[in-house]
Amino acid sequence: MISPFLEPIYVTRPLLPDLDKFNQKLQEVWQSQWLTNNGKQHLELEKKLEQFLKIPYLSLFNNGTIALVVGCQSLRLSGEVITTPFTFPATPHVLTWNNIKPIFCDIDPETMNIDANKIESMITPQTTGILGVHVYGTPCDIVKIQEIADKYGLKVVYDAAHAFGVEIHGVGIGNFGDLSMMSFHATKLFHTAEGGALLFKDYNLKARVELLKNFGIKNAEEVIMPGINGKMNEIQAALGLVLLEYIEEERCQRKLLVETYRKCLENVPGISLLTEIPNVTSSYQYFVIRIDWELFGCDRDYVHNQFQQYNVFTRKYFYPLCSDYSCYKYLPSSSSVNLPVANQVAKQVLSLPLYGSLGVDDVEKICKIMIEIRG
Ligand code: T4K
Repeated sequence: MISPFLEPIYVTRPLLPDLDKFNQKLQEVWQSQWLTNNGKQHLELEKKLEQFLKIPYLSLFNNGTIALVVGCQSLRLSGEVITTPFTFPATPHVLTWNNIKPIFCDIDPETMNIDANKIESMITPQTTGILGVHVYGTPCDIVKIQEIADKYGLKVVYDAAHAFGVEIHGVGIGNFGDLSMMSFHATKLFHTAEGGALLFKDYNLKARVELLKNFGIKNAEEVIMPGINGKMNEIQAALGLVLLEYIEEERCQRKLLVETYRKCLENVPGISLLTEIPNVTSSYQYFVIRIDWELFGCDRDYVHNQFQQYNVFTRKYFYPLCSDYSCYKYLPSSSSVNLPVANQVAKQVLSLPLYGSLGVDDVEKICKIMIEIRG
C-alpha cells in the first residue's frame, strides 16, 4: 500500500499572503481609523477588481450569498425562477429568502450546468428569471439563455461563485446576463476570508444595489427602501488588495497541477475529466473527475472513503442535489423524473485537492493512490 500523507490533504487550502505585507496594509487601516462603510481599502479593491475582471461596475459584499440575495432583490425577481439543482445550497436558498420558488431544471451532461435546451419547457406565467450557475467555473450556455430570456422577458442572473477570472474570448464572465455574483470565501482562488461581489454593466443597477446593501439609506435623513447590511469591511478589503498581487502566481501553479492531474488520469478507464472549452480561460477553482463505477470497478463513494485512509479528503461537490434537500424535495420540479442527468452526475463527481501550495509530486501521488484504490 502507498504510504498515507503525513499531513491531511484537503480539497483546498486558502491562499495566504506574506504576513508582513498584510501587516503593512493593516497599518494603513489602523492609521485611517476607518473600519467599514466605503473606506479607502474598499474603494481601491472595487476599482482594482473592476479592471481585473474586465467589468464596468462591481459592488463588494460581506459574502457571496448576501450579494446574491441583494442581486435578486435589485432586479425585483418574484414568483418562480428557473435554476439548477447541481449547486451549493446558497443558490436555491437565495431565491427562498426572496420569497421566490426555485424551479429545478436538469443539467447538461457535458458541462454539468443548467441545460439551456430544457429551460423553455419550465417557463410558466409566474416565471420572472433564470438563475444559472457557472459550475466549477465552466460558463453556462450564455447565448441560448439570453435568447430565451429575451423571448419571454425574463431576467438572467449568474451565480459565478466559482468563476473568478473566467473569460470567454477575452470578455470577463461578469458581462453576461443582468448581473453576476462572485464569492470571495476563503476556499476560493481569490478571497477576502469571507466576501463576495456583484458584477454589472448597468450603472443604475449598481446604484440600486449600493442602497440595498446599506439598509436603503439615501442620506442622513432619508431611508428609501428596506435594505440589508451587505457591506464588506476594511480588513477584508485590505486582505483582498494584498492577495490580488499573488493571483497570477497562484493560477500558474494551479495550472501546472491541473495539467499533472490530466496527464496522470486521462487514460484511466472509468474516469472522465471536464472538457476544456476553447477560448474560455479556466478559473482553476476545482479539479473535478467523474467516476463511472462499471468501468472503474468501484463507485465514487468507495473512492472518497478509501482516500481518507491515505489522509486525503476529497469532496463530493455537489452531492446531494439541492432538489433532494428536505426543504425542496416536495417541489414538483424536484422529481428525479425531471432531473435524470443531475441525478446521475451527482453520484459520479469527486473534487480532488487543488491549491497552489500543493506540489506536483503530491498530485502524482494522489493519482497513484487513485489507481491503487481501483485495484
Ligand atoms: N454559490 C455557489 C455555487 C457556491 O459554491 C458558493 C460557496 C456560494 C454560492 C456561496 O458563497 P459564499 O456565501 O460562501 O461566499 C465551501 C465554502 O464554504 C463555500 O463558500 C463554497 N461555495 C463551497 C463550494 O465550499 P464547505 O462546506 O465545503 O467548506 P469547508 O469548511 O468544509 O471547507 C472545505 C475545505 O477547505 C476544508 O476541508 C479544509 C479547507 N479549508 C476551509 C476553510 C474555511 C481551509 O483549509 N481553511 C479554511 O479557512 O463549503
